[in-house]
Amino acid sequence: MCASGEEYDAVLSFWDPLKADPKSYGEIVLQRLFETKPDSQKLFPKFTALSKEQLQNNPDLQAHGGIVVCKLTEFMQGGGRDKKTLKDLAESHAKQHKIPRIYFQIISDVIFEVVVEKIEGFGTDAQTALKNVLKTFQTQMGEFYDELGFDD
Ligand code: CUP
Repeated sequence: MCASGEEYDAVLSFWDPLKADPKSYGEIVLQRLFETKPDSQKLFPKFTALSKEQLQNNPDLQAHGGIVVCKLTEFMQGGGRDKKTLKDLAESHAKQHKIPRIYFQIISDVIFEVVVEKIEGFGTDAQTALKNVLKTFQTQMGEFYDELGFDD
């Protein structure tokens, strides 16, 4: 199901901490992702060889994590209609990084888990809304992957 306008607003009403500090939350998401799905660490060459210790306070990891959170924020603020952001993101992740789309599902699950754990007030309605927003984000990324002819 596609997320509705109210669902973007419901999530955004709790989103200020992430907006204020995208790098820290993004860092937590990527660290959690690499911990739960170690093979995902190999997707980005600059993260492949890093030990768990080296993943702490890593500027590259914080920078990429910040991108993840900021892009998702932009997507919600645009009510899911801003195609340009998604298209650029799909292009870099398909052509440059070659990230199979299954990982978008995996990182979405991690984002959900981290947000619900770290952000105060995320009740069941906001949780459902966040799930739908992430699903829509992921689906639209998949559509651009299709357009680009990237099959993985
Ligand atoms: O932004 C970015 O960077 C992305 C995000 C997303 C997408 C889809 C869905 C959700 C989110 N990314 Cu990059 C992703 C990923 C990474 O980084 C890693 C691994 C996997 C995935």
